[in-house]
Amino acid sequence: MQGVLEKDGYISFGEFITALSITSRGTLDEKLDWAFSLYDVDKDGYITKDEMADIVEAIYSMIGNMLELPTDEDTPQKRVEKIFTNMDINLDGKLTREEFKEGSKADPWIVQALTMDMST
Ligand SMILES: [Ca+2]
Ligand SMILES: [Ca+2]
Repeated sequence: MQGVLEKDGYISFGEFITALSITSRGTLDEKLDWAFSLYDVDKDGYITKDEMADIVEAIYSMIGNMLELPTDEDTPQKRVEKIFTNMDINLDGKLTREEFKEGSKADPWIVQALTMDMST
């Protein structure tokens, strides 16, 4: 387990911000590739709900109090369910890189959350 991830598999706030600043200048495709690697914690080529929940919780802990969240996505778990409903085309409970990238283009919440300008 290397890169932006700590040994326990969780991402610290500092690591998250470092990764954000690295990716903030990339193209959308580069951001999506980066985001996929970030979500795919165990690097098996799929994003599971558990993996996504860790990231969404990190995002909510940073931005949750800045946003009015609709009641159907006011917890990380609800948001993860919604993401999977939109992105998991073949309903196998995990997202491939293709599903993730196509789904993110249709539902840019993840990309926006990951690439927003944290310096303001
Ligand atoms: Ca995985
Ligand atoms: Ca799938």
